[in-house]
Amino acid sequence: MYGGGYIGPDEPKLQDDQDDPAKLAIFEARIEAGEKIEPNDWMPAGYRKQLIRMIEQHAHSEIIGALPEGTWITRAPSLKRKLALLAKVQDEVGHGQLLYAAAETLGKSREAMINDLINGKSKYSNVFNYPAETWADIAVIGFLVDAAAIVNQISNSKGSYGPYCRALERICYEEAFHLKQGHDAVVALATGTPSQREMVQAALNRWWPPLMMFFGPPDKMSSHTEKLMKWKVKMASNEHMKQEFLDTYVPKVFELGLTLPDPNLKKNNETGKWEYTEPDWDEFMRVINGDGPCNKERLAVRRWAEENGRWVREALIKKDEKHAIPLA
Ligand code: FAQ
Repeated sequence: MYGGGYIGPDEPKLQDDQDDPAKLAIFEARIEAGEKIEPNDWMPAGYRKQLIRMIEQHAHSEIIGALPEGTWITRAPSLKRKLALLAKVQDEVGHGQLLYAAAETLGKSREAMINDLINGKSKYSNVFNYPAETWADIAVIGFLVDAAAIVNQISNSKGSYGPYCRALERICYEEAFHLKQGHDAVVALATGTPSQREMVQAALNRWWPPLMMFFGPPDKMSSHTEKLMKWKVKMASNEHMKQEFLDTYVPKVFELGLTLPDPNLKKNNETGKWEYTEPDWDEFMRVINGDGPCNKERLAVRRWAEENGRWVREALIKKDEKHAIPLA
C-alpha cells in the first residue's frame, strides 16, 4: 500500500536536487497527466513538506477524534449502539495508523509526529476540541462530522500522492459505515420522545458552528490551497467542499424536521450556492492553536497514553529482554 518508501526512526537525507527546475518541470507534467507520485520518486521539497503537514494533521485528527466518542462507549444507550460505537472508534484509531504510515513514507518518523502532537506543535481538526455532552452529540458526530470527513476524503483520495490516496480509499469505505450508524442514531432520536428530539436538536445547535469551520477558512484566507491544488494534493477548495457538504446533508437534516442554528442558511437558486453566516473565524484560530474548550484535556489523554504505553513499545523493540508489566 505504501510503496516501499522510507520507514524508520531517523530523518532521511533529503535529495540534494530537490529544487532542480528541470526536474520540477517533469514532476509537474506527471501531475498534470494524472500520474501518481510514489515515495521513491523525485519530488520538490515543498510538495514533501506540504504532504507531511497535511497527512500528519489528518492522522492526529483521527486519533484525537476517537476521544470524544470513546468516552461514550460505556454509556451508549443499548448493546447494539455500544457494539457499533466500539467498532467505529476502533476504525478511527486504525485510520490514524494508516495515515501515520503514509506520512512516514515522506521521511518524518512516527515518533517525531507523536512528539509534535503531544507537545502541542502539530494541529488537528478543530471539531475534536469540543465536548460531547450527551448521547445525541455522538449521534451528530457520527452523522455530520463523518459526512464532512467523507466529502473531504473522497476528494483528497483522487489526488497525486499514491500512499495517501490508497489509505484514503480504504478509510472512505469504513467512514461510509460510520455515517450510516450516525444517521441511524440521529433518526432514532428525531423520531423518538419529545425530550429525545430536544436533545438531538440541542446537539445539532452545538455542533453546527464547529462543523462550518471543518473545511478550513474561506478560500481567500486559505494559505495552502493554491499550491496544494496545483500539485493535486487537494482536489477541491475549502469552499467547494463545504458547498458539496451543505448540498447533500442540509436536506437530510431538514427532512427529519430538525433545524440548523443559522437564519441565513439557504440555497440561492440563481447561483446554485448555499448562503450562510460565516462562523467565528477568531474562535477557529484560537481553537486550532490550542485554546479550545477541550484542547488541554485531549492532549493530556494522549500524553498519558504515550507514557503508559512506553513499556509495550520497549518490549517490542527488545523482545529478548524481560519486562515487568506495570500495574499487573
Ligand atoms: N482544523 O490553508 P488552509 C475526521 C488549518 S478527519 C484545524 O485552508 P489546507 C475523521 C490548516 O492546517 C478530520 N486546522 O489549509 C473522523 C492551516 O494551518 P497550518 C481531519 C485547520 O491544508 C470523523 C491553516 O488552518 N481531516 O474527521 C482546519 O489547505 C469522526 C490554514 O488553512 C483532514 O485533516 C481544521 N478544520 O486545508 C474521526 C483531511 N482547517 O498547517 C473521528 C486532510 C484548516 O498552516 C470521528 N486535510 N486548518 O498551521 C485537508 O484536506 C486540508 O488540510 C483542510 C485544510 C481542508 C482541512
